[in-house]
Amino acid sequence: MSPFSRPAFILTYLYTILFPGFICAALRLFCPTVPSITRPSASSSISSFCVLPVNIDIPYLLSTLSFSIASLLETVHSAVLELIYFTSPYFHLSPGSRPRDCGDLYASGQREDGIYSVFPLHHPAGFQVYCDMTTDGGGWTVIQRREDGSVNFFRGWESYREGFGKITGEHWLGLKQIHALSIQGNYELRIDLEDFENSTAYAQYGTFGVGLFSVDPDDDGYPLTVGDYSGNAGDSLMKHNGMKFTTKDRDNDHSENNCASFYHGAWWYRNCHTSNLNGQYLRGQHTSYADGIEWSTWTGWQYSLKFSEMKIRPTARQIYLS
Ligand SMILES: *[C@@H]1O[C@H](CO)[C@@H](O)[C@H](O)[C@H]1NC(C)=O
Ligand SMILES: [Ca+2]
Repeated sequence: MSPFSRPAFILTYLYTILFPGFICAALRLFCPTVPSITRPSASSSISSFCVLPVNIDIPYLLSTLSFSIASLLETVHSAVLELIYFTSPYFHLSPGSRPRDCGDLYASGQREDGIYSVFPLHHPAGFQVYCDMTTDGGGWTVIQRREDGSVNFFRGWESYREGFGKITGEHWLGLKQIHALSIQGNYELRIDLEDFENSTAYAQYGTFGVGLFSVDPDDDGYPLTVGDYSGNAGDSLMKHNGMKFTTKDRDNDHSENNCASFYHGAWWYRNCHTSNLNGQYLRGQHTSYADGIEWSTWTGWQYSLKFSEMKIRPTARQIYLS
């Protein structure tokens, strides 16, 4: 049955099953003297249900009412399923077996951290991602990781668009992939950080997306949408909200210089930054200014972090029908 014929089916259902039940009950309650031809048995059909008894018959009235209530509950149940079906894009409902992100994989029972294939709605060929299935309830799709300085992050536009690095180690998933994921629904962003004393902190944003409103996201510079901060690392990203992505070979920032070239990274620079997680791996305190892996509200502009991991997750609860 096509989904678009289902409301009609529901209306028909309401009319033929539920409505006569109520009419019969109402007639028996308020017009008790209307003569009856036959009195239906408990197992009678729906059509023979609507005959009118001479007297008020309490057990019969109750059975009619309970029939109506059962029908009502069934109808409400169907209506709820209809509602879920039609609003599924807003609730991040997965209609099939192909996971759209690590949230879908988590909802389908996967609990192991590691590499999985995901198939976003507008990227049907899919790609591999690292899923964090353990942090704060799991279901996170990792979009960036720094941990040992083994990968060069001072790269140009094409690298940042397509992605680079090793999925199990240091990597950038790619603006194209992050865009394809984040336009599927409402996503949140979590950033886990660690310094060289093994202290950890995190920043979480209830809203996240790149190029959410772009007709051509590449041409538009994959602008960042971020909001609703929580966590203990402090907010070093809200000032980048609405900014386009800048690389050393593509200047989309608000500075007269190129912030990516100046701070040896690639980010949604304004003029220029309060965070620089794609900066150089400078291993802790450094004398140069703001060109390491910085999260200014936690460790300032001259401390390059040991570990950084950015990950996203759909915010609505996962609902599965099948
Ligand atoms: C940090 O953790 C690593 C690995 O667990 C350990 O080898 C190292 O000694 C720790 N460093 C400090 C400063 O505690
Ligand atoms: Ca500039």
